[in-house]
Amino acid sequence: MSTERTYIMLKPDCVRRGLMGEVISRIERKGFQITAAKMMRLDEDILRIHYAHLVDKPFFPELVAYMTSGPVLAMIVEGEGVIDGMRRLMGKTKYEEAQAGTIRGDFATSTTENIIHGSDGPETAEAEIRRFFGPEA
Ligand code: IDP
Ligand code: MG
Repeated sequence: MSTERTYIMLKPDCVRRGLMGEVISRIERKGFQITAAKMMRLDEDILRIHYAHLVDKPFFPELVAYMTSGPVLAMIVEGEGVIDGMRRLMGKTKYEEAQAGTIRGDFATSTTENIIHGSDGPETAEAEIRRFFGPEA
């Protein structure tokens, strides 16, 4: 393992439900460092790029409606093995499979409304950091 960075985004349901502190506290307690953070609003154009692998799925319109329903908190998180480490803290994508004790297992209300995004590998992490924080990040 090595020190890495990943792109984490607290989604609109997390912000709306007042769960940002809870989720940030889990990230910090694990020993990861938040090195950049900003509140932002997403539009359909950026979501078509960010979720390019899902644009043809029947649930894509619902995903866009959800992700544009309010502000998100975009973050760069750094640490030893942080890409996989954050995926473990987050829990599985599918609502029924997200284990209790994980962020999604404890707080998601459906497969769509699942609180948090985290990059799934080193290349996507760097691409997503540039996408949301710009080429200098
Ligand atoms: P991930 O967020 O765990 O990486 P992805 O497959 O990349 O999962 O999907 C991106 C997001 O799209 C999910 O976090 C969730 O909000 C939504 N999503 C994924 N699969 C489904 C589905 O089958 N039904 C409804 N929403 C989904
Ligand atoms: Mg993904």
